[in-house]
Amino acid sequence: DPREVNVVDGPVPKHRQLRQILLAMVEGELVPDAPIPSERELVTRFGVSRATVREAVGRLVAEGRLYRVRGKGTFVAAPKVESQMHLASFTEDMRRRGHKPSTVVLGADETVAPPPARAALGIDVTDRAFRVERLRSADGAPMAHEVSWLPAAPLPGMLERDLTSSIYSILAHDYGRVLDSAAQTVWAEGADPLRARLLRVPPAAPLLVFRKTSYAAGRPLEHVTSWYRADRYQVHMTLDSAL
Ligand code: 16G
Repeated sequence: DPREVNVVDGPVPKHRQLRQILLAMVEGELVPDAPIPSERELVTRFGVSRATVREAVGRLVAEGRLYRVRGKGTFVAAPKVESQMHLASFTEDMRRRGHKPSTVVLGADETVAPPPARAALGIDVTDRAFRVERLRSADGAPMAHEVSWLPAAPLPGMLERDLTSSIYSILAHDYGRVLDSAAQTVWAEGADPLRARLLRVPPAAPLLVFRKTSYAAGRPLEHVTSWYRADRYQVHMTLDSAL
């Protein structure tokens, strides 16, 4: 409960502590377009300066989590489903953000993977692979089209599992494989006619494409391409200087 959390003296700057508290409110009790407490209320409640409040709120505005209306106040922004850049499953990512995930399996086959997927998974042409194609929705509306390749040998029986659920939890619970790192490339693409129909957007609508290879204990276990609707999805990342 963010109300029980307080800003304390210590090594973590107060504006950062306050940013965390506000973020917890935004992701918790506050609904989209709800006002956040006023500057004065935050100063009193957390015993911080106005400058600290401005810094914390300013950062959340810059990150697109809050928006300001002149003369009215600051409000919770939630037009897009935002993903933190970490290794999260779609199911988990949507639930954490208060959206109801659902999935339609468009195809699930055991076959030979194309060269890029084989290279990513470190398998060769004689090895079998699973191809799983799914349409992922949030709150009943299409969010992403996803094609996953997984090596068949370490995952016997994978295609008999319920692939409308989370592949990440199947890997963890049924095979003891927890994905712990990934390499990902992101680019933009206009929806081709087929994908536009699937995602229920106009042809050539902007999509964010993620291509990712994920590893469990150093071993590649999935090679996935996900086409996300850019009108519904955004990602947020925190960057450190490369020292
Ligand atoms: C996300 C991932 C995708 C992963 C899927 C697993 C991105 C851009 N995409 O959509 O690579 O395969 O989650 O979701 O991060 P699941 O565990 O719900 O099946």
